[in-house]
This record gives sequence, structure tokens and C-alpha cells, in this order.
Amino acid sequence: MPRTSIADEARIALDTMADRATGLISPSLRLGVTGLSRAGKTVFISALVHNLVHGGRLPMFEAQSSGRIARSFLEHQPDDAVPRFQYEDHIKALIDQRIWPESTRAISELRLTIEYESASAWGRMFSRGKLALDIVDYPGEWLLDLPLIGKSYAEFSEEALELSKLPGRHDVAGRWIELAESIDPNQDADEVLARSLFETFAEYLRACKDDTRALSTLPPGRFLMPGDLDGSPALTFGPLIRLAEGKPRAGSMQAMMERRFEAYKTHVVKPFFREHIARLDRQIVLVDALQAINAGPESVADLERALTEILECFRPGRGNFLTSFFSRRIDRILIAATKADHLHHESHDRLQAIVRRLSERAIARADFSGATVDVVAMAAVRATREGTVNRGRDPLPVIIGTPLQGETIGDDTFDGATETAIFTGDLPETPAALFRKDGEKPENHPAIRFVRFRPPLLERTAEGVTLSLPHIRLDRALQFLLGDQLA
Ligand SMILES: Nc1nc2c(ncn2[C@@H]2O[C@H](COP(=O)(O)OP(=O)(O)OP(=O)(O)O)[C@@H](O)[C@H]2O)c(=O)[nH]1
Ligand SMILES: [Mg+2]
Repeated sequence: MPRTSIADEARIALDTMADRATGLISPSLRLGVTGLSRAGKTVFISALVHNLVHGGRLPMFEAQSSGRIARSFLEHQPDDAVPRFQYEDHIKALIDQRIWPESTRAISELRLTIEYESASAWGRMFSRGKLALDIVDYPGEWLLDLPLIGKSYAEFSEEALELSKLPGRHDVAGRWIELAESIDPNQDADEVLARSLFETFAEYLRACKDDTRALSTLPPGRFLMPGDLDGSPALTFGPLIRLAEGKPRAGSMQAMMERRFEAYKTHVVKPFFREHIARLDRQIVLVDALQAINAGPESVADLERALTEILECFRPGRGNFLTSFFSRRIDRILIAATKADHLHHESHDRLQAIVRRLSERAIARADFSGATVDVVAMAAVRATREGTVNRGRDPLPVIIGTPLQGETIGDDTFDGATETAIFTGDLPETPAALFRKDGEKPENHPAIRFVRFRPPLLERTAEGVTLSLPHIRLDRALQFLLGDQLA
């Protein structure tokens, strides 16, 4: 079975050592921000940077609330080959235009330098502290590729077939299955056929991701987000269903697919791991649990599976062929449910409990000794306020915001300009209600009334100063991820 070769491992170790050596000169912390597409990565990073640069209200982030942060500012990022996170554009959209930033779909990076005063008297005797925070935004879909490194082409093909049998998937896998079944693994390699196999498989993966299904476990990740590799041989393959016994004949279809699968691992997956994941110190994984809850129990189960796979990539335990290199490095992982501003605060703790329950099995399965894992329900940008509406005798808790143009509730369609109070409904008191056995329909699967809101209108002080972006529990997330580094 193919494994990372000694050469790869040595290179990863060397890269890591080089990073540490430069770290002696200017302490830096690499924070990975991941999550499946639309989870809220771009909004999270924009809000984090904006709140630090503009001294936002972060009561639970001790270094900032106690006034020890002298200055936070953006600097050139150290990696010349990685696109810069377009912070200014995203903030312009959020604050000036009150629209959400565009989808990003690739890796990007930003360096924020924080100058602070040490809390300890001992520290104060020395100089002022300076931390270079490198924030890396990358798609969770690419992370789901990492397990491929430990798999042979035959294993990859067998697993693809297994997954395609799951409910919610098999009805869209038909075209790929039909084509793959018709291919004799020993027939002559054929470029046109390879292209069709890739296309039908990619089409099936795309259908799974569609809004109504909202499924997430979908390697190879680059099939959906090819970047500049579109059309290259490393991306023109697909799983076969009929496999040769033993080694496939040279020049055969299966031999060609195997070679390309290996090329995908060598040229796409391994460099990504080596250059980005293996160098991270801290990680936040964003999850849009509300979307999954609203799509139903199958999506919740699928999200749980994806989260387990994502967390396993950071597993510092033994026996994991990849992670042993950065095991001692990623020492804090935060799993954050985003968009909590869609719920009244009474439900925030419930959302947190649901995400805790979602990640429980993953945390238990992965041996996280040496890393601290925490869970939070938050909103990087709070687009709503809270209020009560009197209906009958009881006051009803509501959230108030400006729904995006075109959003609907029942027969009402919103115009994108009018503030509206919405009673969202409650999340269940215990998460168990969401997690029922397969096929069994939970009696009270909650329906959260869910509309997307415009980003908030920022208030101005009497002096005309624009206040910082409001949030929910962003300060708690920052305290967990950075607090000890600014002590
Ligand atoms: N109300 C609210 N909506 C949010 C928040 N964060 C994200 N959203 C919504 O979720 C959408 C996706 O957020 P992004 O930050 O672009 O997500 P992403 O993970 O970067 O998505 P990709 O770049 O497509 O992978 C936004 O357009 C908003 O509609 C939040 O804190 N509050
Ligand atoms: Mg993004």
C-alpha cells in the first residue's frame, strides 16, 4: 500500500524545522481557518482582523479588553506563492455596501501583527511583545483529500462505490456507475474515455453538494474546485468499478487511472499538506450546523461524518501516517458553529450543545492527547438584534434584522431594505432529538425559520466614529485561539 515516502517525510520535517528556526527571530503563530464551502470562513477572518485593527468590543478577549494590545496592523504575508486574503475588498462589501463577501473557493493568507504588553511583571521588564499571526483560509473540501494519501487506487475506487450506495446519493450516481461498469480494467487506455469517467464522477459529486442535499463527504476535493489544474492528467481520472486482479496490465485503462490517481496525490494533495497543513499551530473549523439541521437528519449525519474526517486530519495520535509530523504543533482546535445570530440568545447554548454532540464521536475517535479541543456557537458578524413581540399573553422572543432581497417566509417576500422582526422557533432542549437512528424520522425535527439577513448597519458615535462590527462570542473564540500567546 502506498505511504508517504521517506523523502516526503524528511521534507515535511525540514520545512517544519525551518519554520521553527525563523520563529526564534520573530514569534509567529499560524492559524488555519477551514470549513466546508459557505461555512463562513471569509466572514470570520474579516471580522477577526477588523475587530483587532479597530479595537472592537471583545470583553472576553483579555489582552484587548484590558488594554494590553497597543496596536494590530496588517503586514506583507511571508508566503509569496499564496494569494493574499483580500481583506480590504471583503470589508468594503460588508461595511460600505452591506453585502456579504463573494465566495472564495481557494487558499489565501494574511499576516496580522499584534503589538502587546506582557501581563506578567517579568515580561514587562523586557521589551514589548510582538506576535505575527498568519491566518490561512483554505477549503475544508481539500482537507477531505488527505486520507487519499494512505489509500491505493483500488481502495479509493471501492470506497467511492460504497459511498455512492448511501441514501441521498445513489439516485444521482447513475451515470457514473453505468459508465464505470462498462469499462474493462484491462482494455487499452483511452483518453476520451478517461475524460468521460472524470466528467460523470465530478457531475455526481456536484449533484451531492446541491443545496437541497447539502452533503459534504466528497473526495477528490479538486474535482469540485479544480483551480488551475482543470484538464490536466492529474485531474482526469475517476474510480472504476471493475478492477483487475493483481497488477493491471501496462497500457491498460486501469494502469492509466492508477498512474493519474498517484499523480493527483503527488502533485496536488501532498504539496498542499506539506506547504500548508503541516505548518499550522492552531486551527478553527467552522460548521454551518443550522443549514444541516434545516435540511434534515440525513444532512446532520453527513455533517457529522465530514467533521469526523476533518478532525482526523489533525489527529496527533499514533498510527496516523501523516499527522505525526505536526502532532506536537497543532495544540488547540476550536470547532465553531457559525451564524448563531439567526437564533435568539436562548438558543445559543443549545446550538453549542448540538455541535458538541456532532463532534463528540470525532473527538473520541481521534486521539487528541496533546491538543485541546473546544466548541463554541458564535456569529463572526452579528446581523440581527433581539426583541420581544407581544402576541396574546406571552411576550415572544424575536430577532430583528433586514432580510436579504428575495428572501421569503410563507407568502412574504422581502425587499432588502425593510427591518423585520422574526420569531425563529427554538432548537430542541437536548441535542438527542436531532440524532435518530437511520430511517427513523425524529418526531420533532425542529424547523427553524431561517432567512438570510443583510450585514448590519454600523452605528456611529456622537463624534462620527464608526463602531466596530458586532458579533456573538467572537471574543471567546479569540481568547481560546490566541489568549495564551499574548499573556
Ligand atoms: N448572519 C450571518 N451570516 C453569516 C455569517 N458568516 C457567514 N454568513 C453567511 O454565510 C455566507 C458564507 O460566508 P463566507 O464567509 O463567504 O463563507 P466561506 O466559508 O468563506 O465560503 P466559500 O468561500 O464559498 O468557501 C455569507 O455570504 C453569509 O450569508 C455570520 O456571522 N452571520
Ligand atoms: Mg470564503
